[in-house]
Amino acid sequence: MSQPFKADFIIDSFALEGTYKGFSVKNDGNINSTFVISLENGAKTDKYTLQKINTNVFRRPDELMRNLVGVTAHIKQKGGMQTLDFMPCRDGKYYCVDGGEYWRCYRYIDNVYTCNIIDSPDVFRSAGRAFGKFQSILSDYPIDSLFDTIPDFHNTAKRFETFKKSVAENRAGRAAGVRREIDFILSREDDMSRLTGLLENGILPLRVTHNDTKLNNILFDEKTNEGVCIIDLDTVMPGLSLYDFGDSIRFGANTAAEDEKDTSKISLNLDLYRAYTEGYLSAAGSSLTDAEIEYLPFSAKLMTLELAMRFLTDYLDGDVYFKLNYPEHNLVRTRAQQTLVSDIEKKLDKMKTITANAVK
Ligand code: GN1
Ligand code: MG
Repeated sequence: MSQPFKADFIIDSFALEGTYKGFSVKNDGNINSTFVISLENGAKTDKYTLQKINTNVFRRPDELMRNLVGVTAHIKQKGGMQTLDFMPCRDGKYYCVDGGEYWRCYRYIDNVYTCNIIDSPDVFRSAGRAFGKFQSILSDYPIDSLFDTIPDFHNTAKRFETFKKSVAENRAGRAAGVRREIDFILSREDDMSRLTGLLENGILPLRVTHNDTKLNNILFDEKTNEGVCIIDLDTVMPGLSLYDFGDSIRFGANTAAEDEKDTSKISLNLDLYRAYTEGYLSAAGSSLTDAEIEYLPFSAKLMTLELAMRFLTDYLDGDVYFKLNYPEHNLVRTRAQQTLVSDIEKKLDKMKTITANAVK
């Protein structure tokens, strides 16, 4: 692969010390591009994570980085959890610009691992504790100081309107081939505004939330398997705690990958659901209201439905948002998420019982 960034420029902008040794590519994200760079400093090697911010998605990188610097400073000050250490540039900003590309850099964290799929309830319980702790550490963060990096990010009701528009416009000419998938979404209209409605009525509180709580956004300690750091803070914004809980379950309690082609492998693992719920409530429990707890099982369904809708919208629009690994990737993702929605619908009563037991 040719060098995707100008190493000299990056090293000089962030005033990194040492001799540049090379980079590796990280393929985890669907939005930004991530690399790990190494610099030799005498006998030791220093590593940094370098990211190109997708400005098609994050249109105001300056505001985005201000959010991140504020939130990470808050976590450092309160303690109890590791966080990202962003490198300032010589000009004091936390990003540099090269030919219209925005770059940021943070210290690479060693002796940790990430996972995309999990079968250990104990590790997933620890994931729940990590996000629960994150929620509670940020519970006193000044919410008004946060920029909305992507307005209405989890506003499912608005996303439903956008979806219907994409179906009607049919920009890529693909609607006729995915009628079944479209109908799956349309038939669940009533679900779309349930949580936003409860927020508007003041029944659910607005909080500082992560908004992208996938399992692979947690760094686990290699020795203890404890979730020690939450990464990918780009979408930290005012939101509902339920978005965070639901998205964690959508991704982590699935027995298969988010984009599994063989839908027979996809289901919601109730043992994992139980473990995450116990871990999450043990760390965030006292800060949550009864209404938030009541909607935990439903949030897993809604977030899965939301992602099914977002992937299908992007497919209908001609694949303009998410990165793809192959041409039909968004359709495969849609089908995988819809399969999971159907399974969650069957298991909702069991999930309610498990949640009630975890509260006790
Ligand atoms: C995107 O880039 P990544 O993988 O962290 C997306 C999330 C989706 C996720 C699905 C800003 O996250 O909302 O849940 O893909 N992030 C944005 O895998 O849209
Ligand atoms: Mg993300």
